[in-house]
Amino acid sequence: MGYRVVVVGATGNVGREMLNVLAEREFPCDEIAAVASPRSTGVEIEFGETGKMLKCHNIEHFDFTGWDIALFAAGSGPAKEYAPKAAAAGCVVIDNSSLYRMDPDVPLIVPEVNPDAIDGYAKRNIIANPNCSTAQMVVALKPLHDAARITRVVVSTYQSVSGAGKPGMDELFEQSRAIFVGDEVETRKFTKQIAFNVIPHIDVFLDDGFTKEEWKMVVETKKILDPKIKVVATCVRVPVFVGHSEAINIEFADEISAKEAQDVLREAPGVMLIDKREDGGYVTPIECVGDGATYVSRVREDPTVENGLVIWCVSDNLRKGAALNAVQIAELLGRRHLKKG
Ligand code: 11C
Repeated sequence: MGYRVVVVGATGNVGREMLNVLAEREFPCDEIAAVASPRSTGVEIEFGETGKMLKCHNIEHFDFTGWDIALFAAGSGPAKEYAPKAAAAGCVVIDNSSLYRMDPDVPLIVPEVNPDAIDGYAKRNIIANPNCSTAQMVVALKPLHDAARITRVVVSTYQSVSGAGKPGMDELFEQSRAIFVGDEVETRKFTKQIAFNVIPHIDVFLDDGFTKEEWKMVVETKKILDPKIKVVATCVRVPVFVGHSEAINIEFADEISAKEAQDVLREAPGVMLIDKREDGGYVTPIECVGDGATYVSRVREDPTVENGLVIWCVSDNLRKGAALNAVQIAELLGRRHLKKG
């Protein structure tokens, strides 16, 4: 006996990946429903590569009663309106938006890092999925924190346009095409040209000059990994379709050599260490598309601080950064709390 699972926002970048990941990992679904905004009602999408076609239901009329788990990838607006309704109907929501992440009654989970936090899920029947740039970073930081206690992190991100949804991907494609054929370059989703450029701005600006994306990396890392860790981030959009990259400077309370760090990273769940210290002996975003791992390369000792390392970290933002992590949370929930069969 399996679960009755709903994917909300099923036509978007992350919703489609959720269906793919559920199918690939053979998540025990007795029934699966695709739910989307009214304009996508009736649109057919495939459940992974199973050949099974799902007709999208209208979120406005969907009754969550009798459904076990709803994976929400519809953004904060629909999460605000419909997640509490689903939760009240007894369906556990795993929400990919930022809306509930900092709610003290909502666990924010990366299964390789803080699985025990899921035990508090029943307070609201909602579990939050972290921001993609946070998720991959904490997977890489966790084993290093366990080994030598991290005190401070300075991270610069190189985030792909798929983080801004399909319109972001379309804009990079359209602008690149326009430049090649000599058409005028139009900007819609991003505030400056993204093709052949980089933009140091993701999400809205806050009063202190940081962006909300940068703030999310700080507060989410504290909630998931350790509130004592100081974090400062600079988040940058780059003309890459899928895959976020991060250069991370890490300071530790205890001594840790690059070799020791490589050894713990090699054994860490969710991490793939590719660090050959030679031409091409590192991972780039293109190589991790469709993959679930958080890749770590370029592990070095930082000679400018007492106990410091610098690493390069790359992951598929639609997979570990969103859909895969959400499905892993559903698996964890199933193992610990919603046992079937
Ligand atoms: C981006 N990280 O790359 C964002 C997308 O809080 O879930 C995900 C935003 C979030 O634009």
